[in-house]
Amino acid sequence: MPAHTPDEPTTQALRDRLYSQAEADVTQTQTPDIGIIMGSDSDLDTMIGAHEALEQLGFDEQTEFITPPDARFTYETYVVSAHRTPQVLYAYGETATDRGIDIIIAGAGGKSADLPNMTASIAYPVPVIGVPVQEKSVDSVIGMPTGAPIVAVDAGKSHNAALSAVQVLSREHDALKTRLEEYHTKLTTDVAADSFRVHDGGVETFRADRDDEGSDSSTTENH
Ligand code: AIR
Repeated sequence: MPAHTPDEPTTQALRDRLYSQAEADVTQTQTPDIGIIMGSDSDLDTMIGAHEALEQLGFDEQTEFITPPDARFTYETYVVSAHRTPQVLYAYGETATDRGIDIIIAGAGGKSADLPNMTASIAYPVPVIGVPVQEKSVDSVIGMPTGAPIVAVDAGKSHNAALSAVQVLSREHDALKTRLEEYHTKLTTDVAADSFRVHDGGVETFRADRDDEGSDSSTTENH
């Protein structure tokens, strides 16, 4: 079932897609492992941290439901607004299990950031990691009644949401456990290297080198 954008990209067409994928006979290894959803495309600059973390851990983005990319572990991304398109929110949450999604990362901003908490309720028991896009969204994301769980990261920390999602998956997949350990080793090595550099080279040299590296990478990114 290749995903192609319909001529009329209505909410009904989006729901139809989700429900027909839920009914498709697809093995778990073909479907996206992680579903990333966000309340608005304006959240993408914050949610991109989750994509970056997953790419660093060797995940590929899956854009066609039953034609996975080469990587064994994959994620998908949709915009789902809890208030503008509640029917799509319901459809995404309700079909998550049958679509083979193991864990959902849901980000929303503003004071009524209800996408993560409502998705957690509807998709239950599929775990949902909430990302408050702004500080003012934190209470709305984490404020769940007893019996209706959600886990959440601090405002804007979508990178950590992805790491947490992979931690959950790694309980079932040793390959992911190894990747997380390698990620952590690199993280600690980077801190140690910085510590040597700032101490042994002196603060001024460290700052100048870092500024040079920053301008080099922005020059590269522009081309
Ligand atoms: N939002 C979108 N639908 C429901 C909610 N709560 C959130 C988005 C975004 C904010 O409202 O997650 O962070 C503003 O959205 P927009 O589209 O106006 O930029």
